Amino acid sequence: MVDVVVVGAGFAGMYALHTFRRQGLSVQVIEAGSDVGGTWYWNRYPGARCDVPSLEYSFGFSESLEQDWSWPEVFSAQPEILKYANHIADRFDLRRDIKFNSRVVEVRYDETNNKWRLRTESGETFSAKYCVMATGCLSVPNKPELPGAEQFGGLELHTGLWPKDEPDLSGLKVGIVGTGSSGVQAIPELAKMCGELTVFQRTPVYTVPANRKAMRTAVEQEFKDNYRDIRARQQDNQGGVSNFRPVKSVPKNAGLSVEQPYRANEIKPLTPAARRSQLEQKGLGEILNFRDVYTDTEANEIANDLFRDFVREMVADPEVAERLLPKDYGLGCKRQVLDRDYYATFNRDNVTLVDVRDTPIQQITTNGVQTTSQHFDLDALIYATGFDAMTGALLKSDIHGRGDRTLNEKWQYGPQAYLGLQMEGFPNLFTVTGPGSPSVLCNMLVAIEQHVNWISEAINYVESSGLRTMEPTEAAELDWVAHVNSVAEGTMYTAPSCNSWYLGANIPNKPRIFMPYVGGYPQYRERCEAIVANAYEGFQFT
Ligand code: NA7
Repeated sequence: MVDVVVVGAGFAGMYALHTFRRQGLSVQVIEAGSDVGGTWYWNRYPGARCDVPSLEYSFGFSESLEQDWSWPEVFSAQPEILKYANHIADRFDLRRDIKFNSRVVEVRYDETNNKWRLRTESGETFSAKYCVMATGCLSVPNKPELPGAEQFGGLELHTGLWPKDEPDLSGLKVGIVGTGSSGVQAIPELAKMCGELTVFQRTPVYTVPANRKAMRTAVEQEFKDNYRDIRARQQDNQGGVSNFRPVKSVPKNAGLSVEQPYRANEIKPLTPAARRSQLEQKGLGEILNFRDVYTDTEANEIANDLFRDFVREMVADPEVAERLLPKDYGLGCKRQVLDRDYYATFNRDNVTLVDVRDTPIQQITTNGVQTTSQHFDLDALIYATGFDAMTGALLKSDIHGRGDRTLNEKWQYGPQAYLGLQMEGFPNLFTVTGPGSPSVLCNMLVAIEQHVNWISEAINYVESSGLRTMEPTEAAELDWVAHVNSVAEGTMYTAPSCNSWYLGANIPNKPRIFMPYVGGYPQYRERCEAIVANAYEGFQFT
C-alpha cells in the first residue's frame, strides 16, 4: 500500500514520482515497458524525432539538470531524448519505485476503503488512496484491421512498437502503410537502408522541411544563461514554447534581438504572388508563418495551392507528384508534419508510391500486399498507422469508478473530464494531460509539469484539510466540455473536411470530438490557477 500509484513511466510518470516523493508521499509507478521514456521508449523507428526544439522540450523543474544537460541538435532525435529520460531516472534515483514490465489491466475504486486497486497482466496488485494515470496521449498503437493481416509470413513492425534490437532491413523488400508524422519521418531513412520500399498511402500529407541544425555551443549557452526567463515565457505562450531567439543564432544585421519573438506570429495579409515569392526566397517551411492560413479559408486555400506547386517541383515524376498532393483538406487540420527529404525520397529508384484510395488494399497475403491492381511481394511490412490518441490508454486500462461505473460507459459519447485532470465518479483519480487539456497542442513537457504540479497541490490540499475524496461536479465537467468544444469550433482543426487523430477520426467508431483544449496554454493555466484560488471551484470533496 502506498499513498499514490502512478501508471506510466514516461516523462509524466517520472516527474510525478519525483514530485510526490518530494512532498513526502510514498509512490509506486507501474510501467508496461522494460525501462523509462514512454513515447520515446516505444517509438524508436528510424527517423523518429521531436517537433519541438530540444532546449524547450526539456524539464524546467531543476536548474542543475537544465545546466548539466546538452543536446546535440536543435531538434533532437529519439535516441537523444531517450538518453535524457534515462539520465533523469538515474539522477533522481527513480527506478527503485518503478515496477517495469507490468501492464495495468484493471483500475478499480474500492468505495468502502477509499482505495484504488490496480491489477497487472501478471496478476500483481497494487493499492493507493490516489491514482494518477500518466499513460500518455499517443501510447496505444493503432493497427488497422486489414483482411488477411494475420497470415503475413514476413517481418511485421509498427512504428509505435519498434523493437529494441534494430531489425536488419538491408536488401529487403519493405512495405510501409501510413504517411502521417511517423511514416514521413521513417520513409526517407527506410529507403536508404532497405532494398526496395513500397509506400502505401491513403491520405497525402502537408509536410515541410524540418530544421536540421546541429546545436552550437554559443546558442546553447545563451539558452542556459536565460533559462529562467525562457521558462517564464513558455508559461505565457499559446503552445508552451518560449520562442526565445538567441542573439548568437541571428545573422548579423538581421535586426532581431532577444526581446523579439522568434518568427513573430503576426498576420501577414500578403497577395498570392507575394506569398509565392516569400516561399521561393525562404523555402517551403515559411508557409507556416502565414498565420492567417489557420483562421481564414481564402488564405488557407492560397497556401494549399502554393504548397502543391512546390511539391510538383520537388518530385521528378509528375504522376507520382500528383499522387502526393493533399487535395481534400487544408493546412492546419492535422498536426503539422516536419520532414527530412520526404519528397526527394520519391525520386529514388528503389521507392514506389501506391495510392490505396485509387487501388485499395484487398488483403495482406502470406508474402505481401494485394491491391486491386497488383500484388506487392514484401519481406517486411511496417504499420505507421498512428495511435488511438488521448483516450485510448485510459479506456484500455479498464477503469471502474464509484458504483462500478466504468470510464468506457461514462465516455461512450466522447471524453468528459474537468480540465482534462479529473472525472466525476472517479474520486482521487487524476489524469496527466488528459482530454480537454492543452496536452498535444502544447510543448508536452510544459503541459506535464503544470499538470503534475497542480495534482500535487490538490493532493496536498486534500491531505492537509483532512479530506477523504476529491472529484469534479458533473455540472463543472459538462461546462468545461462545452467550453472545450466551443473554442475548437470554427478552427481549421474541426473543418468538416478534416479527419485527424485530434478528432478521433482515425479510429473506426470513435466519437468525433476535438479532444485537446485549443484555447491556449496560458488561458488554460490561468483557469486552473483561478479554480484553486476560488476554493477548488467545480470540485466536490468528502
Ligand atoms: P497518424 O498521424 O495518425 O498517421 C497514420 C497514417 O496511417 C495516416 O497516413 C493514415 O491515413 C494511415 N492509415 C491508418 N489506417 C490506415 C489504413 N487502414 N490503410 C491505409 N492507411 C492507413 O499517426 P502517426 O504515428 O504518423 O503520427 C501521430 C502523431 O505522433 C503525430 O501527429 C505526432 O504528434 C507524433 P489516413 O490519414 O487515416 O487516411
